[in-house]
Amino acid sequence: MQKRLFIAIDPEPAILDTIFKLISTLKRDYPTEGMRYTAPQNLHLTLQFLGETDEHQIPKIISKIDKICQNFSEFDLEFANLGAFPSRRNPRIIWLGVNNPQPVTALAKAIISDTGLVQDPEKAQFSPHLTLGRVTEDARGISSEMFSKLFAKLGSVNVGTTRIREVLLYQSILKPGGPVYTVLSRHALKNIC
Ligand code: 3AM
Repeated sequence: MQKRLFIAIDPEPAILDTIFKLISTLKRDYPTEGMRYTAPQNLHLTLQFLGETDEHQIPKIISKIDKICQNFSEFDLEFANLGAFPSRRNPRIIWLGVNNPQPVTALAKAIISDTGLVQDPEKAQFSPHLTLGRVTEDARGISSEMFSKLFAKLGSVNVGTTRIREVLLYQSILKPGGPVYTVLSRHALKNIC
C-alpha cells in the first residue's frame, strides 16, 4: 500500500497559540472570501514532501531520519514576517517566515541530500515557511486590495522564538474537509544542554 508522506518540524505549543491568534486576526481584520486557513493541528514547517511512498519503505526512511537527527543539534527558530508564494502581488499561499533560516535550512538540506530519499537533491528547493492559508481558485484576483493592506500592516510581524527538539515523519490523508496529518515517527535532535 502507498502512503502520502512528508517530513516536518512542529513549533512548540506556546508559540502555536500565538500563531493561531495571528490567523484569527487575519480572518477577522482581513476577511477574504475563498481563503482557506490551516487548521491549528496542521500547523507545521515541512522540511521535505516525500509524496506517495510504498509502506514497505517506511522502516528504511525512519532509520535514515534517525541517523541525521542523531548528528544534528536542537536549535531555536524565530518566526517572523508574512509573505506569499508565488509573490505578495499574486498570493496563492500565505506563509509565516523565519528570521534565522540557517539551522533549519541546514537540517532540511541534510535530510534532502544525505538520506537519499529525494531523487534529485540538487534541484530540491527549500524555503522555510509555515503555511497559514491558501487562496482558493474562487478568491484569486478579487482580493488584491485586502492582501496589500494585510502585508503593509503585518508583513514584518514577529511571532517569537520556539525550540526545535525533534523531526517528525507524517502521513497525510487527503479528505474533502481538508488534509488529516498523523505522526508516524518522532526523531529527537541532539540535546545541547
Ligand atoms: O507545509 P506546507 O503547507 O508548505 O504544501 C504541502 C504541505 O506543505 C506539501 O507538503 C506539505 C504537507 O502536505 N506538498 C503537498 N503536495 C506537494 C507536492 N506535490 C507538496 N510539496 C511538494 N510537492
